[in-house]
Amino acid sequence: MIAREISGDLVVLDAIGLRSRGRETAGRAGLAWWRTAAVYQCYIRSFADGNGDGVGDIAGLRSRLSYLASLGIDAVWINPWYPSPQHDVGYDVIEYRAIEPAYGDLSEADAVIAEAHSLGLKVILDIVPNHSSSQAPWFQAALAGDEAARARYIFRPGRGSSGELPPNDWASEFGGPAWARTIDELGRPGEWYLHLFGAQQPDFNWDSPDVRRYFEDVLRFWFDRGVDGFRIDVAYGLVKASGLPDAGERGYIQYNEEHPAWDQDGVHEIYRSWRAICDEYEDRVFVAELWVRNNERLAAYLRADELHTAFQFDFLRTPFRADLMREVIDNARLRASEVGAPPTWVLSNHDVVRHVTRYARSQPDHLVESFWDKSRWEDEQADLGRGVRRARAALLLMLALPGIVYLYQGEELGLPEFEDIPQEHRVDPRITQSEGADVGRDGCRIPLPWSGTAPPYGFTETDTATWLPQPVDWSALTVEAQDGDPSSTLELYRHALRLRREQFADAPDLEWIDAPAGILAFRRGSLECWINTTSDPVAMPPGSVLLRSGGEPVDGPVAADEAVWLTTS
Ligand code: TEU
Repeated sequence: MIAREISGDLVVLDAIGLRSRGRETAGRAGLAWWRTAAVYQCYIRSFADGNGDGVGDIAGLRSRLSYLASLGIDAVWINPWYPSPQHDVGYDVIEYRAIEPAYGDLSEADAVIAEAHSLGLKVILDIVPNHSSSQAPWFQAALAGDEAARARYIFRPGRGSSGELPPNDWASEFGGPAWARTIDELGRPGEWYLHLFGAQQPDFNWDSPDVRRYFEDVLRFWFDRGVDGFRIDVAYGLVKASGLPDAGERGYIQYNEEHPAWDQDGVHEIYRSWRAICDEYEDRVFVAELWVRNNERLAAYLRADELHTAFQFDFLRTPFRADLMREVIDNARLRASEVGAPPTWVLSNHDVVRHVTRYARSQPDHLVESFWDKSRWEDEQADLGRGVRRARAALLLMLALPGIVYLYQGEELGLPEFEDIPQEHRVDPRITQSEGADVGRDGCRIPLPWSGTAPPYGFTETDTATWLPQPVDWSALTVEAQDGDPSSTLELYRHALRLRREQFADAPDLEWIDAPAGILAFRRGSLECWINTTSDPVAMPPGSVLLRSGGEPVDGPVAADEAVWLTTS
């Protein structure tokens, strides 16, 4: 699929988008900071608990900021920390200019932003403009019949003789129809409202000037408090095709098909207005969450007067196979460079099976299409040792690439997916809404293991149950167990991030090196990166070994599932 889109020989690329645009302040090697940043995703509910209630919070994050600084990252992206009934772990927001009481308050938010800055870390927040919580005052007013409030959401009469059928055939991302019918206080059914995600997440109507103004205020509110940028949740969903036509066969949006609910051209105008606000401030950045059909569609969001960057998710969907990795890398670089944006690499996040576990099973010959398909993940035993080896190799590959990298909390510890969460402890709305067809995302959201040999592994200081259970066999994976051990995954991350930052984050773009099938090799300045995705060792190429994912820097062959960095000058 990707191959079709790749044209010719891609050697001359401006891969970190050297053409600077908008108001960018030059940093490292004359580039704006975000063009080469390593960003750490902090899933706050599972990061660290500071007040002993089993739920991560701002106090916990503050107490671990020095740990983040010790990793050698440039920025932290914090998942939604606003007041929320937590039906979708904070992606159901009641008020965007306040803090979830279980996480802290605004003064703590100000403190963590200031403390991060003093450690040299930028702070990126998550903004959720596609939908609010059904508990949000506007939606509650809408349900109570306030016409102005109803205009801020998408209400429609049902089809069928008495309106008993949803207004169109759109499916919710979490399963079932994307519409829920309202019922008044006398129990009489009324109109339906649209929810592309959970029923507790009604979609905003972006034709409403109130909605537009509100989010402009939200941006200013946080920019004024010093945040350095926003990750835009479901950035491809805000505008729907006019008339809300049926989708027909195109029931499932994600990867290849046009769909009237997603990626509509009208959305770009919203981002132009956001960019104008952002440019009133210095050095701020947007990163869009875009699950769109291809990188050409994605690049349209990155035009000079729109968003700075977007996640290019193909890399995270790529199996551990050199041929597909190369296609995906080339395609991402090409399309980003055409609009002067840096490519963006990500291996895991809070929505997908952790990559240690993805790599622990046989690798398909195509990009992963669904992360929640039970048969894919349950029919084959995971070889986690192999998964970790491949994950370590993939890290060196990713960190050697030009552009921005995103790291998801816990990957620096080599955490696998927790696949055996007892059913009664699972909370992801995907599970209930898909009537159990979907395994859900809880397994990649487990509270981090910090220390000790048994749950809660230092995540919380009390014996209160953590909000999701932790596995009993993670004692070797804690920060404490890995800290200072040169063979640990944690120390590999620290070492590799330091080298990347000091030596080649801003190196020239990559040039491929001819290599046998199954081996991927490229050069960036004096750095060479080789990754062996075959089952056999290959001879170590000439040069001096800087770092290898498999172990000590000796000159033995490059093992199966290993990557190596060499310097050649
Ligand atoms: O995810 C949006 C989204 O579309 C994903 O569920 C996507 O479908 C999937 O990762 C890959 O196919 C965002 C948040 O990241 C997610 O946690 C929220 O549940 C969702 O929005 C609703 O806000």
